[in-house]
Amino acid sequence: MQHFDCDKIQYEGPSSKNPLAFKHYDADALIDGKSMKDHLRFAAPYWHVMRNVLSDPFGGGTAQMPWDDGSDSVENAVNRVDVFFEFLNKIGIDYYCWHDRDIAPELSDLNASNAALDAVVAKLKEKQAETGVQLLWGTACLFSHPRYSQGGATSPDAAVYTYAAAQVKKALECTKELDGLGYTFWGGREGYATLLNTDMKRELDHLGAFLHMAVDHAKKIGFDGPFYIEPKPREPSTHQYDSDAAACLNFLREYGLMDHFKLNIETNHATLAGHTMEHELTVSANAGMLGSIDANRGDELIGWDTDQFPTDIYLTTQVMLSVLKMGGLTTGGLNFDAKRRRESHEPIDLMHAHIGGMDAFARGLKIAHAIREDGRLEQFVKDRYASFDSELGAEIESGKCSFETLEKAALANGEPVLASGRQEMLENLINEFL
Ligand code: XUL
Ligand code: CO
Repeated sequence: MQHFDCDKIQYEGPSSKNPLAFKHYDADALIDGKSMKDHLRFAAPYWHVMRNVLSDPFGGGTAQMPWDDGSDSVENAVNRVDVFFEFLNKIGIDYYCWHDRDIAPELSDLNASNAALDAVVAKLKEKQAETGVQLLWGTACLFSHPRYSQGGATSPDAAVYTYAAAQVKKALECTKELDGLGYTFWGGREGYATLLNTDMKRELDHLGAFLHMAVDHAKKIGFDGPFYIEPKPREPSTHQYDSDAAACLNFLREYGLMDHFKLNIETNHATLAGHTMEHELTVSANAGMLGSIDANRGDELIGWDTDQFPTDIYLTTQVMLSVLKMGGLTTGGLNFDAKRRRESHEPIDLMHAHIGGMDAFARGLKIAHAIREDGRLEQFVKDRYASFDSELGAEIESGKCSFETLEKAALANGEPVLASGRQEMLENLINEFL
């Protein structure tokens, strides 16, 4: 039975007027000797594709899901897997991501929930083997159930912490069972609403210990993919501990976790943190810690996490400039952590949404590659710092200088003559390629 009213989406080139075709994403076309597919490593999130009913704070779901009987049965969960793999096959996406509670229902107790997971994981494993699709990362949902309303790994209640640990243990084992390439922590409720009731130091110590237990368990079961932390500043918590890339790096360094983790950077989380996506990518890549990307975008006029599909070519170009600069994604990918608008309720809208994101990233990749081949942008930045390449500048960089030597030089040199930053010229240069 077919659930999406279309054939497999094909590349038809920029002149095609077919809305159900790629205009720019040509999976096997080579860019710099590597296929577009391998550069971009697109992934689809189970939670948005299969489980997002498209509700918003003012109204319930609108999404048509005729394959879903709306029940919490294991049978319904297993049936969804076929629909999801039909979607992946038709759109041509080779990786996916899940939360434990997206793929299988949370039942009356942990044993029953774990058994439900086992049943769905067996089905996912079968479909992976049949199609070659791979799990990019798994994660545990430690934010939906009321028990996590005050946190999971930062809950003030040791019993909740314990439950969260058991849930992550199982999610990690399921990830391993599916040969997952990575495992993500997004600390939805790991933060606080008010310091009046919060011992921040104690909560962070607990989180550090929790992540060390995850690392130890991964070793025990032979899971060697990276762990990712996905920063986000607020929503649902008022203050989240993993607020941005810099805060995550500081936390990982403080708790001795740098060797086991990388960051999963999401566009709409970057902007909620008051940063640009390229800022967050650069902070992560500078530390050698950019692992994966949740590809979406926000809405400048709405203050919350709208998780829209990334269709802005300027944005995808900047993302791909960062990815190419660091030498490409390895274990990570571009996961469309994005949902359709509430008005786009038909199953076929999932196709339109992903086609748009994939084409926008294909263009971003081509443009970023052309900008790098052209070389003027890179050369400008190199030249801008040229005074640090020789003589006094080079001595500063090598740590040979003292304030005394610099004072002597400043007195001898007189007033510095500063060159222009040429922002507008560089913005024009980027537009040449768009
Ligand atoms: C929430 C979000 C999550 C994570 C995984 O804003 O991005 O879906 O990606 O828990
Ligand atoms: Co995300």
